[in-house]
Amino acid sequence: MSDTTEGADLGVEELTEAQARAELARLAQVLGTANTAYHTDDAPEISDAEYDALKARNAGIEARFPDLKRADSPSDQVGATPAEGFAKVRHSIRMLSLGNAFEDADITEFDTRIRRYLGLGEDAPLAYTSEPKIDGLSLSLRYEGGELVQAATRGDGEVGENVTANARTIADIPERLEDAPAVLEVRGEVYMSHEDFDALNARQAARGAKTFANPRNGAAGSLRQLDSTITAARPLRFFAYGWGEVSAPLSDTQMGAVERLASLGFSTNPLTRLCDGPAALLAHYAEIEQARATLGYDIDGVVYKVDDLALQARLGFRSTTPRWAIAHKFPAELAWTRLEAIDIQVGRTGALSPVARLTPVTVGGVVVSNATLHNEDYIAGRDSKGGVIRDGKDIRVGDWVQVYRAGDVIPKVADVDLSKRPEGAEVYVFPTTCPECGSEAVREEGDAVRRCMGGLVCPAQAVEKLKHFVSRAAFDIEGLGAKQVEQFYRDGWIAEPGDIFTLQERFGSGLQQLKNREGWGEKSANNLFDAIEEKRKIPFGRLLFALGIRHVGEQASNLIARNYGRWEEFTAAMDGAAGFEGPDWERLLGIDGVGEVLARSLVGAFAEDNERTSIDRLVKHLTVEAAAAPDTSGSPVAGKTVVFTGTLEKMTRAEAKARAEALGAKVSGSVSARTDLLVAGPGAGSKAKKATELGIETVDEDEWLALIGDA
Ligand code: 9MJ
Repeated sequence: MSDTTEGADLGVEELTEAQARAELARLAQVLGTANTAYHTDDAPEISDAEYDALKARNAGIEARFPDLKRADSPSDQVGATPAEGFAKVRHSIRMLSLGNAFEDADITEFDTRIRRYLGLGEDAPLAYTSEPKIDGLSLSLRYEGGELVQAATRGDGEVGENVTANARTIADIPERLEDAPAVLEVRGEVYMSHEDFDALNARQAARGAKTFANPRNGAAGSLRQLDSTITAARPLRFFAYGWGEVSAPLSDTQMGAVERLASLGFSTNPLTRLCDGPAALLAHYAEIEQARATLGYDIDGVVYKVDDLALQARLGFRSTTPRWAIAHKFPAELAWTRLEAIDIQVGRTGALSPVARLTPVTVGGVVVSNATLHNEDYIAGRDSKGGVIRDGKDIRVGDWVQVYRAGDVIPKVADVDLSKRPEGAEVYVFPTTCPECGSEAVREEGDAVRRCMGGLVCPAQAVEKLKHFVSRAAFDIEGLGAKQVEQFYRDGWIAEPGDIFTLQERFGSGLQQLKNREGWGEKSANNLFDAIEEKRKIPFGRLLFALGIRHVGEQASNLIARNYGRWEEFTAAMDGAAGFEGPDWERLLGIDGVGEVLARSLVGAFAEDNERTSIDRLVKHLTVEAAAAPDTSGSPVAGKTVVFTGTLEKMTRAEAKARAEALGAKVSGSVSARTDLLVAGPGAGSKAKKATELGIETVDEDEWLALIGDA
């Protein structure tokens, strides 16, 4: 059995690269739908905890497989596009969301990451603010000359909805500020107290009107009323916790700025504290968690922010989340249920994944009937290094098992209650042959996963490869989704990607075969052929990603495409690199972001006869568009290849690299004839020497900062 949710039942750590890719595609789709339901329609279809878990899973997979990150990654999207009906407002400074953490260890890591980025030692003082995370909806209030001139929802982070008239009806939002900067955007959360929520729902029910599922939906539904007199009748509140554009700084610390907002007349959360490190943050988290039930409004975690605003500015952002803040979410729930069966799913790279079929049980408000069992060691009570887990208790069909959902949306089987084990329950024997094709399933040394060796002979693998090929970040052919691919494969119409582009030629005249199939009419068949025609022209990066080569994710594909520009140049270089040596091989390895594992997999795939023949057969039907470098016109280093060496004193290597790339430079780890600029700090050695020999311009850190306008 295999389906589009390949890997969906596995934990992030268990995913193979192929499963991760499929999972990211699935998550982009599910989160996109959930986003629209939540932000645009105020009618969530999944619980907040589940949404968070999905997002966390997506981020977890991206962290493990940075190369697989999608162009339409949900991590890069804040909220959803604004609903029709309100005027749109472009935020002068983007409204951000927060990265999530679930475990204590994530918080220590957060601190470590920040220290590393800033080049701060372990003992250097680094203060954070800690405050409850209000479960409402964010709002940006713009004051000019002290007057409230505009209120806007977050929307997609860049464009929100103009809800000024409604915001003016909220008692916590001042119309006028004394002694405020000439321009001041105050950001915070609109929410509804439990008491007001209950009263509102009682009123709504009495009138036979729609009631709200929770206070957050009540707040969102009330704020986003086109008729502001309705909003005025709804008891909304507002906590201020941040700011956007300001003509003069509010303070030089986060805490100071929040205090300034309070002195200007805003409500700020009374549980906001200054903490001197992770231990203090966790202690404050425990305090807030204790107080949670008595606050009278919903919170879904605790937010930590670097207190020093100069450091916040240096830390900056990763796509849509600040590096200087994190939301520590409250955990999800646990439940016990019966394990009815263990099924094996076969993924695109042949990985055999065990899935628990459970007697349905509610966990954190969501009914769960499947959960991951990770791999064969996990079922046996061992970790992948042979260590004991769960005190060595194995898991058997019929067992009473504990299921939980935390950072991962995919429920996991965590524990087993031996006292409830039915008599005669048998030790689970993991299959050593593929349940799909009967080929041998081999577990290689050091691999936690057993894989079917059938390759394209295995229908599960072939179909999964095709599904990946037509998926959203790949060829994205309208009308040709996972279901259709399965059908076409079963009917022998397509066996490999190239076959998609000969479908019409083979069936076009006598459309009958397709038309007569269930679910297909003349119109849908023609639409499909049109959609396929449209995709004959495809960008280089998308094509490479669509091939589904192990370790070659979307980001890596685009990176490689930008580096080689044209498909022909790239394939020639792959031929040149076939022996894993020589200039073409060196060039590939020299791309910052291309490691040896990826490079070997890529070159290996192009050198493998069957695979290459299949790729060439496909490309014959396509026009591959050359890849262009990103538009960073005006940047003095756009398109330049820069190498950093020696000690940087004003920033860490990570910060230097992030800034250079943001300005359109390519950062390479080694000096070659292609290097345009070497930035050498004290202690620069062989790279500086090589640069001199090659006549490459070399600058020091200050000159570099002057060059990029940041001295
Ligand atoms: C909430 N929701 O309470 C932030 N938030 O900071 C708090 N949200 C935030 N801070 C930067 N307390 C982006 C979002």
